Amino acid sequence: MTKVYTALGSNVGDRAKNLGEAIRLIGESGVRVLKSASMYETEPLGYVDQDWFLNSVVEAETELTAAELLHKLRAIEVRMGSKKTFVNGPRLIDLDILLYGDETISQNELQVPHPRMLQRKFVLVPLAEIAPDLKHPSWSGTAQQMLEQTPDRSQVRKVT
Ligand code: PH2
Ligand code: MG
Ligand code: MG
Repeated sequence: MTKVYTALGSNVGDRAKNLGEAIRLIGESGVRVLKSASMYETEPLGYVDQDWFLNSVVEAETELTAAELLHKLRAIEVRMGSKKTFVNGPRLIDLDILLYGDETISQNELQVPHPRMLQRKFVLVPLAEIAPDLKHPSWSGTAQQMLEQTPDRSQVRKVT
């Protein structure tokens, strides 16, 4: 069993319903969801001229390989009707692997830890909520400390 952390984001349609549906489908994909963070309303990063996102993070365990997990998450995005418009653009649902155990993976399709997660409060705030003491070999501290050290000053507001 490997402990995994996945980020969820939505800024199209009923955002809360989309996150809830994605968590339900993740739980039906050979993954056991252990914890889910609150939902946070977050200012868009990267491409600013779009609606605010709802973001959350789930902690789970799985026997799937990282590549299998990636494909399951992609299948959920497609099944829910999410269309990738352009890089950093609006999304009905975006599911990203943040961490896969202690592993470091750098392949074209899959980079773990997620390469931008330490620069994103919309990831670090929900992650530190459910796993403040979490560590990864490539980090200088815990999830809580990485949040305290992030240069990101964008707005992240808890909604549930
Ligand atoms: N996802 C992006 C780009 N920008 N901004 C926020 N606030 N939340 C996101 O989930 C997000 C983003 C690309 O995946
Ligand atoms: Mg993303
Ligand atoms: Mg993605």
